[in-house]
Amino acid sequence: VSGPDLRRAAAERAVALVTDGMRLGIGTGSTANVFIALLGARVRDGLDVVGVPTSEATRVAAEAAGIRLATLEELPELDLTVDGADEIDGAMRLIKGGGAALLREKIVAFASRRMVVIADAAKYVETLGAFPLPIEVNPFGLGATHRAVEAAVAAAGCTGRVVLRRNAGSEPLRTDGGHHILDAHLGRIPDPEALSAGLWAVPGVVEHGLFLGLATGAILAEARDGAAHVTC
Ligand code: DER
Repeated sequence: VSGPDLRRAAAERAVALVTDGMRLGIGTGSTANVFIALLGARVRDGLDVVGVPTSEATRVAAEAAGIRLATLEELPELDLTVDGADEIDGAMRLIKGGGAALLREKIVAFASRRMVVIADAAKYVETLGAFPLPIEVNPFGLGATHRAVEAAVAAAGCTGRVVLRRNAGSEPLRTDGGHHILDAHLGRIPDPEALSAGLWAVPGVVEHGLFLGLATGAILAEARDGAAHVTC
């Protein structure tokens, strides 16, 4: 059972949650892309939904799949957001932002009645932090903000390097919102709420990848007896 099989199994279960007339938040990443393709097939069969994309990449993929799109201004209240995650713990706290879309993903999730995570069960962890925590920062005073983020990380009882994410051309990555991403390689985050508050206190921090109290459901797929097995 391959990774794509697991992503498909989770995405299929999420598509089954979608009913006629729903206003959807559409996530970003490889698992969300499978959800988009499967949702597009149901739209072609007559399902009537409208979606708000969480990134330019998702907007392009959803358009190609024939899914009707709107902006969050047009649809400020959404029924359901389906999105991936980089890590998920037992309290459904997430690390997201591996795909640099965390700001719009969090804004859309916050505007949704429900947020369901779709992921390979390998993303389930006891303690968050093995995946580097993405932190979206304003470009102004980047160096000062970088140092302030390192201080906030230490104040929250975490240790590890904070690294500016660069693109293939080794330029600092620019998000859809024109910001940069710092990745904090912490190993483990014993108190995510404390770290979240400490990062928000840094003026140059726009948002971070700790999604706390946002996910209302999780669909995790794992290989069992040679088949993809989904737990919700
Ligand atoms: O960047 C993101 O937040 C993505 O949703 C990420 O968390 C999951 O991406 P994947 O489905 O490609 O692993």
